Amino acid sequence: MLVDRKPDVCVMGLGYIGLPTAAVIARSGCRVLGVDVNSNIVDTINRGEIHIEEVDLDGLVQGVVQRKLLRASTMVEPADVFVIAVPTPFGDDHAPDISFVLAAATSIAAVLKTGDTVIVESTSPVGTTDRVQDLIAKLRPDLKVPGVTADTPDIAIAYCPERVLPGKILEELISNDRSIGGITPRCARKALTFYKRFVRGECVTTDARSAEMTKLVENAFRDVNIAFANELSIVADQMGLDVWEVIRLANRHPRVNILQPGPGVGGHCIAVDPWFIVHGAPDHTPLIRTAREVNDGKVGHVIARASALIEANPAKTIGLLGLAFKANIDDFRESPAKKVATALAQKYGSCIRIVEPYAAALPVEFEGSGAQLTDIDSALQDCGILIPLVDHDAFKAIPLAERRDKLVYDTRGIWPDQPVMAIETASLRLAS
Ligand code: SAJ
Repeated sequence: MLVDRKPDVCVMGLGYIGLPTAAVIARSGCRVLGVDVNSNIVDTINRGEIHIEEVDLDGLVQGVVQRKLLRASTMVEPADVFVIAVPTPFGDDHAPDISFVLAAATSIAAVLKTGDTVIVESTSPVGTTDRVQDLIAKLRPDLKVPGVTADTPDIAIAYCPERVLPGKILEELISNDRSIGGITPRCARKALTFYKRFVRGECVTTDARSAEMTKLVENAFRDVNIAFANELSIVADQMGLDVWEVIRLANRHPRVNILQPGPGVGGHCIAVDPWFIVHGAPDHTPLIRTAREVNDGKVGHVIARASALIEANPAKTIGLLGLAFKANIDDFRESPAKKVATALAQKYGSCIRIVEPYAAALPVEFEGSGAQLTDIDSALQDCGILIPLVDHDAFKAIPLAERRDKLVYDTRGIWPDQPVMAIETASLRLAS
């Protein structure tokens, strides 16, 4: 039984990335110990249950826990491979906070032995893996640490970011290519051997700093491209143009592929990671910084335009469709839809109906506002104004016949067949 045996792999942090990663490694036949500071999470997983929503994760965790391939603990134990998947938030000034990574490395250092591999997966500013190396060297002077010793090192240290899409995590953990950055080429090769056990995508080795930057660049690339779409949507509002029509037409060019505007950029990745690059090179990142500001600023534009529509039609009840940070998931973290809905609920209280098939109750932010959670059918019956904030499939499927006579401000472009709304000019004046 696993409980009596040393784990092969220890995964530090059992959140949105750590838990699926631990479960997928366990499914490959390794004995995995998942470590988390939260004892409720540990207890939940040891019962074979999960504390986050992700497609097919419940069955997978239940299976590997039952087969005693995965268990959880608040304490790290000796293992052969350590994977750090803890959060790296930022402070008020957007400075990255790597204290959780360093705390995980500190507890790992206490149990490290010759032959072990330590891999950082947490999204991290460039230089973080070097900090982990320095920390382990300081805490374990008995070990020959790569990058520090001139001899053959006793352990390996590498950085390997995940790049999985929420909602498709289990599939993408296996199928996506991985960039594996070693403190030395030997470290990268050791980490590569580990990932080959469960990754079918190509695993490409590099140095740790390049791998750290690669992860940040991927999300900054997407942020900059979404910012272009969001800026276009604001310009289009001012000019009285339909941005969706313009983008559809422009994307017919063989080398143009504009992304979709929305109420802003949410989640814990794209809205955060670009700041790590800006913080690392503040004098050389006007584009990345501005993209962040444009995407954050889109929330205010949507609130202003929605308010103009609502105030021009005071007798109508308003249906806000969606709170999640993107389509077809129940994740409301850093959600622009939730920010817009909260602001409108505070302003227009009991006139607001919120439809979110992924919520059993309204989040605390709405307490005392008077806004009510309702279902799609009731909203279609009661609301004269509809404002889609999330492109859930359930909203896209509402046929024109059921919304033809509504006033619509479609922040996600989900209803291209909706007749142009009469209020357009009033809201546009406010936007300009
Ligand atoms: N969004 C738009 N317009 C678009 C595309 C997205 O407004 O055309 C918005 C979404 O609605 C959402 C936000 O951007 O609010 C982010 O959504 P997303 O689907 O683009 O990305 P995430 O945050 O779910 O996952 C990203 C992915 N990174 C890239 O696509 C480069 C994922 O592969 C990463 O693993 C993940 O960040 C992460 O963990 O870093």
